[in-house]
Amino acid sequence: MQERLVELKTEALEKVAQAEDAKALQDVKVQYLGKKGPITEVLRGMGKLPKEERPVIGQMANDVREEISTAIDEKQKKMEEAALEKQLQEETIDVTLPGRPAQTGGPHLLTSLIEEIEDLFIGMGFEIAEGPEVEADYYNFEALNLPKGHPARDMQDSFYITEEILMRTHTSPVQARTMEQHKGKGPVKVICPGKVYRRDTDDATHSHQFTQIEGLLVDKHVRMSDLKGVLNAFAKQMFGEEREIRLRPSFFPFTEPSVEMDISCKMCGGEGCSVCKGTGWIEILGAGMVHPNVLEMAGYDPNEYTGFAFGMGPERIAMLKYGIDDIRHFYTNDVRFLNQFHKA
Ligand code: 2NL
Repeated sequence: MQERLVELKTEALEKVAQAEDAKALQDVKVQYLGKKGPITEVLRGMGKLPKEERPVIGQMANDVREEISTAIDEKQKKMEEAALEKQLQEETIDVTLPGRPAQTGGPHLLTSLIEEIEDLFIGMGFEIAEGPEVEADYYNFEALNLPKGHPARDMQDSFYITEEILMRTHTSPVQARTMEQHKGKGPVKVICPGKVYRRDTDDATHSHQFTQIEGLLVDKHVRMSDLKGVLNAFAKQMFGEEREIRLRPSFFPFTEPSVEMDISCKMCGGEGCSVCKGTGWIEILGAGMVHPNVLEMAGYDPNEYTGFAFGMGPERIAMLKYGIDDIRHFYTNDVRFLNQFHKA
């Protein structure tokens, strides 16, 4: 009996040592210490033993049971510790690894260009003025010498909200509002950038929404030579000192006289190429002397005050500057396009 117990102990401890996972260990426990296990059997059979042997065998059986049980518990503890250690190893964060670079955004090409233009005019003493994109018909058309019935006011050309309210078709209403606020006194010197809207079918050169920058200077004794001087300074800073400008007669309802400004072509140096379509000149903006009717409606006495105004399209300027062939690139937000223009 004693031999049998020693044998059982050796066998069980060996199996505990060999057990590779919790399941195997549990099996050993059931096999040797369970109700139907060999040790329970020994204890049950004690009745058949001589009386004096019973305590010795009983004690021994209990010791063996205790030893196996302890071995199982220790093995289990070791397994749990090993599992935890493994998990900790796997989940270790190497804080010395360099981080992944964050995806930082940047200003849109049009935003940068508009800010660049704003800065040039701020340098010449202009202020920035902004106004509503949903605008009264009065400020968008009427106050700009575009009376009811004028062809430019066709319902087909603008997004009307009601008969009297529409999405502004240019940023000129901001200037009309700014002049009005001055109540007929003192100089106005503003740059008005912003989004404008026209009813158009989008294609490579048309968009129903685009941007504009307009400028306005109203004061006593403002002359056309002032307009030319300011535009010349702008063109040289924006496109290069070597550029020449020229003014051609044009027409706008809100200016009289009206002009179109071209800059000399850098690609061919004036010889004529595909960029300037053989002319040596590239059209950049429209301008003119503020129409007396516009001054008068805004509260200025046109006999005392004169002014000049100009307007340009940042999309057109960016397309010329970077050789962009489709206006829709500005609005479809493809980062492969936009990232090309991020300054370092
Ligand atoms: C163009 C031409 C222009 C103006 C805009 C203006 C505004 C007031 C009074 C008079 Cl309040 N004029 N703006 C004047 C001439 C031309 O824009 O080709 N823009 C893209």
